Amino acid sequence: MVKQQKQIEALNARFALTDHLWFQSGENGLPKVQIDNGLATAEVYLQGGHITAFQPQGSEPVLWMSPQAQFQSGKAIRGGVPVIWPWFGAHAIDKHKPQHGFARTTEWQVSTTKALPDGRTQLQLQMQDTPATHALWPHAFALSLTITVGKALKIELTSHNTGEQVFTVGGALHSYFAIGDVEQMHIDGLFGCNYIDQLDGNRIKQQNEIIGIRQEVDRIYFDTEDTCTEGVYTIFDAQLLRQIYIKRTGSRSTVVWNPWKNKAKAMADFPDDGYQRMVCIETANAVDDVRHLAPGETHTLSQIISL
Ligand code: TA6
Repeated sequence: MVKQQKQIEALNARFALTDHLWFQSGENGLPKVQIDNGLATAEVYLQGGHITAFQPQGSEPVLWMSPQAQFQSGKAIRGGVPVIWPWFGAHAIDKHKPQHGFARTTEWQVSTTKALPDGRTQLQLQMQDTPATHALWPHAFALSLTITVGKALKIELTSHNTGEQVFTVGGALHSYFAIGDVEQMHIDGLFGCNYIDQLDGNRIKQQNEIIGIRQEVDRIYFDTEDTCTEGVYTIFDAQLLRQIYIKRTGSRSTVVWNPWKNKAKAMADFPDDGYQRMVCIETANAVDDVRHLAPGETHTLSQIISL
């Protein structure tokens, strides 16, 4: 605990910004960044570079967090925006490797903090390859996560190949959105898109109606670049009487997930009725949308969330 306290004091001495950003001890003593700039509040854990809260001034929280989330070193946090990298889902070859890669269970380093002239706050986190990452993924890389907090939340995940060989990356910003009632919401922006139904033998299907959720849903929409309305998805929430807009770049695949009753019950860090108040819409590089980066090349996956 003393070590973590010292770490937080050192982070505040170097990176805290008056009226914008500071570091404090979070759940289980894990270091977290608190942001409050009058436009919005947000919270980010260094563990996983994980955004666990975003709330524009005068609005309800936009992200859903599991009240049973586990905050332990090396464990994924349930809710908010998990950073999925360098692969999405199960590892293509070795099923013993962690689901959704290792970025979400690794502690990130702070690289910069900025108070922007327009009142927004910017936090940049980074991670590089280590012997531990090489054991899971034998490549040299630099990964940065730039989080800009204002009335909108902008998240940019940049992969940089710092090695001598081409590598392939996949991933996602696996965002959990807070909704009033799953049966009184629908999602717009994926009409006409094809998707892989992960609950039906990965059969390919077409979205021929507005997306409503009345059962477990686990779909990977692909080639969403052309068909999606100007790159924006909209959650229409009739219970909270609001829309959430999700704009994305650097992505041609989108995942929509709701565990519904049985899967919710089966997850220890998820409340039995939690499926009623969340939906995941994930800006991804999944399946054929993975990116092949040559030495020196970079790729940025981004999501902008607003009300
Ligand atoms: O993104 C959807 C998904 O891949 C689902 O299949 C489901 O497993 C979900 O992610 C949660 O995965 P997690 O590893 O966080 O339990």
